[in-house]
Amino acid sequence: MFCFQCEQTIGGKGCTKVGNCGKDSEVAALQDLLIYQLKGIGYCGQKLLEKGIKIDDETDKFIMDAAFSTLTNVNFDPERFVEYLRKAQEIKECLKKQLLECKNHFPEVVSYTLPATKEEMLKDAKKAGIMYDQTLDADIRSLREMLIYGMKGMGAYGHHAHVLGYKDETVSKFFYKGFAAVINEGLTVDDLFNLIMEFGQVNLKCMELLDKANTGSYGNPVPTQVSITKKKGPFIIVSGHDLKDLKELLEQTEGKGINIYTHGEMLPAHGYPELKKYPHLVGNFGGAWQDQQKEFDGIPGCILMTTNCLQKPRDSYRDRIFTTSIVGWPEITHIREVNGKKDFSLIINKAFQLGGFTEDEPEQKITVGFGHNAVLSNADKIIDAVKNGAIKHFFLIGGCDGARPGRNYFTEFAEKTPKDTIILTLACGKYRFNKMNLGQIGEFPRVLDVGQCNDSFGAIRIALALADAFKCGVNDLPLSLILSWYEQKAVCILITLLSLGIKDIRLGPTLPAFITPNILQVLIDKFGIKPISTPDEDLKAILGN
Ligand code: FSO
Ligand code: SF4
Repeated sequence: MFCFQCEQTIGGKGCTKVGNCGKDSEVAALQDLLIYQLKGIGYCGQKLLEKGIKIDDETDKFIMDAAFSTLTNVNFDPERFVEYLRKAQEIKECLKKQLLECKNHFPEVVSYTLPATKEEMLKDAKKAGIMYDQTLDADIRSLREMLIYGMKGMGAYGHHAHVLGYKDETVSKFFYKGFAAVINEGLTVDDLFNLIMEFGQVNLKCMELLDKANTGSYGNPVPTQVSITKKKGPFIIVSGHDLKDLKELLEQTEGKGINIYTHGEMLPAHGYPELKKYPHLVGNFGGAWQDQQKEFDGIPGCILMTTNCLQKPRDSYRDRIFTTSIVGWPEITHIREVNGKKDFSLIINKAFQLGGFTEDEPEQKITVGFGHNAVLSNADKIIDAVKNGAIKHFFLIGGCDGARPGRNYFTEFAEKTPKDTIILTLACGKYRFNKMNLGQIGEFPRVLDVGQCNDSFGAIRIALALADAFKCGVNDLPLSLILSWYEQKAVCILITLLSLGIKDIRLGPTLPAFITPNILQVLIDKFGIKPISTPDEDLKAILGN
């Protein structure tokens, strides 16, 4: 196997025997083959679109879901990948039939026929590996992989919007264009770079679509105090990013005497009017995703994983963790949708059986719900505070959390920011500092939680609105972006920020292994992107003495 798509890739170079994430070589091979199939679907789909032939919604949804399934920490179940691969072959054949081209002209990814058994698929997967073509130019490979990882991230966001009934043609169509482009040998470094910038703008649309889907379905988040302590009684913890799964579970547990906690990236759910109205949504459990194995160890309740980030379940909770949607782990019970509905009774019954916590902990709370609507409805006050010097600078400290010790940088950085600065935060990286009391500026907490990584559009909207109010560009604002990355959703967000021309982003804890020195130099020259150094040095560089 060879995989270097995430920040925790072994030795900062690539996972070759087994992934740091727990992905084994069998799953890695099947994922490679699935991406190979998506390239075939991309090629056929793009040709059809160029001929003005429409592609059906099921195919659009499949390409997003399949890309999402290969994202870090989502699905580790080989059998589910065999299912995806078979479906991919079916879809490819159907698109091929619609193309009236001579078969001989099809590239190999299109003429390839998936064999019947998993064993044969594993043999074929070799040629789908990232490093299979040793003669490929390293910078071309780097840009192709960057685009693929970006599309995996956008696949996740597109999936969340789609399940709520929100679709966008530009977004759906780009998957065909993008997957076709990564097998187009005629594309130069410049062509691929330009395509990646185009992708950044399409991903912005996708993020906007997801924002519409979430706020259209559940209302605009409002500032909300969330309990972070345990309550007596049976419970289910909901992890991941999918608000629809949470809503369905809240409906099915209403009035049953069961407590629902959010976990990880589900924390911002507490701010949505249509979710917070349920009194049995009692609070948030635990820290960021990488703490799950010790936090779930032997707990007397159930866990529902709706998306990434799943780690290998310990034996002490294998019988009480469930997956749904794209997520999977071998032999862990998976809840499927049947006729547009999910039946969570297995989890609910198990939670009753386990009995739950036996007593209440003394209550502690944190505040969430500063999405773009909440922040911008206070824009006048914020602008006044900047004008009268009460707010001197804004930091966007956001992105993923992870296990590396280098991530302490983000905690220390937040702690060391001066008291007259505001921290906007989003995604699970916030767990590095969201339980610290960093104070207030007037009526605003100094840390404003904009939401999930899925809510990055909100942060972009806030930045654009501030730039508008001060009649300047985003790069001229007293705003600095300090981003932590881990997986491929962070890749698509970063590309979007670059496509907006946002400069001087500090990125850590390490730089992506899939970016070659030449491509990194382009990013430095064009966008002033920089690796993080130390909190003191970076703060000094940003704010002066
Ligand atoms: Fe975190 Fe995981 Fe949301 Fe990522 S939970 S690391 S960017 O999957 O998705 O922020
Ligand atoms: Fe390694 Fe990350 Fe790939 Fe997992 S997803 S195999 S940790 S590079």
